[in-house]
Amino acid sequence: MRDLTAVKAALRQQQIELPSWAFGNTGTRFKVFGQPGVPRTPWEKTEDAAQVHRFTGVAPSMAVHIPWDRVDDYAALRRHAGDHGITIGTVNANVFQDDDYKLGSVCNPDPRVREKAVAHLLDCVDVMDATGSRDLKLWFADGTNYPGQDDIRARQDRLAQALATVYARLAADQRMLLEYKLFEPSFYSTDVPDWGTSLLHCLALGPQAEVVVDTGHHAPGTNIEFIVAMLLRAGRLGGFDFNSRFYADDDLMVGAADPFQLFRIMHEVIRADALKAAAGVAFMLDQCHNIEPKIPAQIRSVMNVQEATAKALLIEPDVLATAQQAGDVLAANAAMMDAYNTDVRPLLAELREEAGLDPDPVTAYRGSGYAEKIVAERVGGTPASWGT
Ligand code: LRH
Ligand code: MN
Repeated sequence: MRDLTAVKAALRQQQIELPSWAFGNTGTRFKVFGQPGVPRTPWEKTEDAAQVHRFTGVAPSMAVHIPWDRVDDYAALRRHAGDHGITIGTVNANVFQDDDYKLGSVCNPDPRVREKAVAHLLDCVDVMDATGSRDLKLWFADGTNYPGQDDIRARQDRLAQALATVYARLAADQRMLLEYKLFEPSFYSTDVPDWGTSLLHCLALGPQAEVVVDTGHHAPGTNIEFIVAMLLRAGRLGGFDFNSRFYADDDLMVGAADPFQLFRIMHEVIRADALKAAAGVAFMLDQCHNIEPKIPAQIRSVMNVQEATAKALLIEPDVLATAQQAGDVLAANAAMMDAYNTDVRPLLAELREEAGLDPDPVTAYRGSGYAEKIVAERVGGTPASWGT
């Protein structure tokens, strides 16, 4: 049996960043459902994110999305987060919601539109300077819907040029994280569709450019843990967007659709000694709680990542390596499955109690009265959502 002291020590170091947009109203093209008590401002989103950290102890930062989280004074937002025990983390740029970006943003054939998009990306670096954020996260909806609509190679040249302009603006301690996605909203070609394309651009830019893997951004059947292992081996896994899906980019709670996949991914992270924050992988949730209450869903999601991580930490490396070396397929697989089939909830409950936290964070949150408080207080104003 693995030394549980070491397992607990590794779990205590785990940090999972929360997405501000998960606290706002979200949905699909069919409907965005409103919920009572939803935050109206980035200030209130920060307060809700702080609740998740209060009850889990491992969610000390909130990612922001610009302009969804635009404020007049980002330094004040940083202080506000600090007053609530968390920090402002990754800054996500948004060049996918303006009419000008119909044919793309940084890959658009129109240089005026590309200039506008690059200006926004540079503004986001200014935000990072004010919030003290290390990472600029770039996801581009850019692509085409019909063969011949645009020149695939020319679009890559435009992308490379835009990224180089922004890369040159980064401070020495700042990074650019390039997220790929197979399709949607483009349905023929996407300009950054896979890890290879993202990695090629990152390698061309320099050491401060790394790849973001998002669970929901792959073709069905993709071995995501293989991609994670390869990017960690190359030292270019900059971030991981946790969520889960049954079909496409469903953005469901991480571990809800495929907890075994999450376990296999965390095994590769641990295998590469990349769980600790010092390893530089920005682990974050990237989810939308279209029908479920948002704060408890974020708490549950953090717990799902902890459970998958704890199970992966229980894999006995020597037993596994010996079986692998010996070509003992069944013993090697059993070493993984024994860990996966271990109930780690008592271990995590103990870990929380040792940290002075309630062993059951969801129940503790439900009993805290916070949900009732925000429903009572947040009357009037415009609930946050993807639009604003
Ligand atoms: C794109 C994405 C990206 C975010 C957005 C909210 O699908 O995963 O990480 O900008 O969701
Ligand atoms: Mn994402």
